[in-house]
Amino acid sequence: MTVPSLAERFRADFPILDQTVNGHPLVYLDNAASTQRPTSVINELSRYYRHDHANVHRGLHALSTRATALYENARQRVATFLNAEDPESIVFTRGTTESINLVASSWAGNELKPGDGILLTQMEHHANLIPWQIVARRVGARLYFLTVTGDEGEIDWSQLDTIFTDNPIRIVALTHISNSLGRINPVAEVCRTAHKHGAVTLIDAAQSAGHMPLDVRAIDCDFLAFSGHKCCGPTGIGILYGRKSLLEKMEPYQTGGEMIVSVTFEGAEWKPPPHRFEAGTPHIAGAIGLATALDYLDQVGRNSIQENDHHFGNIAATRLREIPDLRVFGPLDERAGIVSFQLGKIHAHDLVAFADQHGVALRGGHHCNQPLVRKLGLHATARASFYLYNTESELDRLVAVLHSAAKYFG
Ligand code: C6P
Repeated sequence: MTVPSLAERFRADFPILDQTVNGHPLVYLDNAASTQRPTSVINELSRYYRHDHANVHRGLHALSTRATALYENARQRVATFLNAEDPESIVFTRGTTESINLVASSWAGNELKPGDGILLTQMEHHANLIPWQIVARRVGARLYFLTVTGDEGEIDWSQLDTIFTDNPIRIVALTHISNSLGRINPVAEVCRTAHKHGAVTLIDAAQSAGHMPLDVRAIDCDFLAFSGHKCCGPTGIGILYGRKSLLEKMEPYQTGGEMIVSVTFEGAEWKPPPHRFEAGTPHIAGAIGLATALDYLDQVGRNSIQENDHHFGNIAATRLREIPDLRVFGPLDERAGIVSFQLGKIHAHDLVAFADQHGVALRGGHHCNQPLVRKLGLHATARASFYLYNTESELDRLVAVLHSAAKYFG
């Protein structure tokens, strides 16, 4: 008996996929930029706005009480999703970008001294690079990079211990899965080594949270960031997990309403975490929608999503390599469902526009990895990224469109 694929079981949950684009059935392969939402999330957002919406933590009336309960239950849901010790370690933000900026500003901005080191990899998204550049400039800290080599984007992890021994690294911040290379980094090992040397750790889980089981206690990271819109949830909502003992010592990132215990004309006293970091009216519907998305991912099964990603990532990379003059970036196997490539001399933007004419949604550009893409000798790559609803016949359509493009531009 053959086991039905994830797409056979769950694709119908995503109504947006059932449409034609430029006269062709849509093939959505831009999931690393943003995934689509299942009906359960769309319905929950609508239900919340129709029945429960009010501001949170402010009112004593029924709607505010209900909205507050849903918002705080969502925080608990995220904690369970990450196996975090308690909901106070979960801060709602606008997304991965804001979560990392918060740590760079509130932790590094106060803790780092001139000469201290910040360790990154060369495959970081700009969201996990620029905030560190800015704080380094501000406090006189220094950036160190783990070198990425070759088209496969390898990192020599054996150098890690020596880097910590030889340099005053105070924090290591790295991506779990590279959004350009589809490479999966050994984050638990990195955290173990960093802690041995007394450094703090931050994991950018933007590309992993919706794609695999994630356990902050097993990884033993100090901070972890992800975005709702990359795991079936709404845009404009994200998560910062922080070890409570660190969050408690951190100054707020933004200030204003609801993050205080008391205010005088001269000063203010902050609430404890996580509310200290949530100034102003939060994205209430976003948090509630995210909780529904996490329920959905657990219903599908995060192990199954991970296997499905590996399957599509590995098969797509293998089949794309068979196309003459096509260069695939990232590991040869054990990759996530992300495949970046360069076809002959065709500019990635032309290739993506061509694919779009055939109903295939890809991404072309530097993917907010400018230094890495430049290191590959390019200005841009094309990228196909898969998710739980993609089918084998969609992969066939991708391969066919690339053959047509090679002929058209050749
Ligand atoms: N990458 C992509 O197409 P935000 O925009 O805050 O939700 O996520 C930022 C971010 C941080 N880290 C990694 C590894 C990412 O992939 C992203 C977002 C998208 O690859 C948009 S550039």
